[in-house]
Amino acid sequence: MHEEARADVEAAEDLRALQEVRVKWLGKKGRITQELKGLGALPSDERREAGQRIHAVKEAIEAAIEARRATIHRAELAARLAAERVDVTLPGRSGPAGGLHLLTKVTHHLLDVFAGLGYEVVTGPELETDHYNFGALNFPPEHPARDEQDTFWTRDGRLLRTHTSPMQVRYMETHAPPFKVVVPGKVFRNEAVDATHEAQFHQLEALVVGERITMADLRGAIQEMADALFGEGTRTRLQPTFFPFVEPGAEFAIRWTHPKTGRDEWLELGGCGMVHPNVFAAAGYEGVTGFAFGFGIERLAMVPYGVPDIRWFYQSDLRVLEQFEGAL
Ligand code: YSA
Repeated sequence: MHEEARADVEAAEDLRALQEVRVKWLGKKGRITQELKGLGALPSDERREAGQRIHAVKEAIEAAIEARRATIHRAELAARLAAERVDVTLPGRSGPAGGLHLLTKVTHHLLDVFAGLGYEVVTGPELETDHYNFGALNFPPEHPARDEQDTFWTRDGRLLRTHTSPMQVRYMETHAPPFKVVVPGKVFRNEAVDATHEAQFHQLEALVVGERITMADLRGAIQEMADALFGEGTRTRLQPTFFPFVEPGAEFAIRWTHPKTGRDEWLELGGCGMVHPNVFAAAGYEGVTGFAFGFGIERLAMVPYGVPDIRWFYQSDLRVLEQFEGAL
């Protein structure tokens, strides 16, 4: 084999250079091809021997190129494996961890408190009928109390529930007393949104029914909730008010110390009362008494956590939400 050809093959560093060598020696205009073409000009007695010799050289060059190709290929593979080497013993890279929203945590905390007091947690539909949201709760058809809870209606006459109270009658229709339930959930109102009003917010409802349940039990339940949320001995207050589905009815508030100002204030939470006989009648109940209360979860979270505007809960702004990572 030509020494020059061998040197060319050995000098090729990559597959492209090797291809150039192949063209130079074995291509259409390559040196070996030219030599083969030149055979015709030789006298016939020399032609055979010369032909064999040139073919042998050609095969040797082909073999050398093939061997070099395999070597380059192995080297390239080794380089690539080295470059892409992965240390499987390194600790993994993880993205930022998500967390629960403050309202979710407050809700879970509340449900924990009530579970500890022996309440069962139940949920109900957000798309309601007029019957469960108003009628069965003793709101007469044209009563002005309906206007305070204006909401969103579907074409088929259903509505987005304005409170969690519709679950009172739904639950009573399918369960027998005595029982203690809490109902967390999303509620909706056609509301002019401002710092303390959202069109979509959350409530927690409690309903306790049995024989001889009294206003004192209601008072005690609210007290127990206040003790669990704000510490033993927290003061609570009931002020008479009107809701069609209770008699008597009241607003309730919890006394707490504002962490920033250090002042004691009343935190108005929601409504409560003794379940109205008409509500029991709508559910087909007789001979029992019970109490219920319901309050806004956002309102409960705003004051203790210093959230000045209810809309902040829903703007998905991490600067707000991350402040509560360590809460609860
Ligand atoms: C009353 C008596 C019972 O026996 C049982 C439940 C109730 C509560 C009644 N269902 C109700 O919804 N009353 S309410 O209209 O006064 O709302 C209760 C609480 O929801 C309010 O005290 C407030 O904390 C919250 N809330 C009302 N509108 C809101 C709101 N929170 C945020 N945005 C709004 N637009």
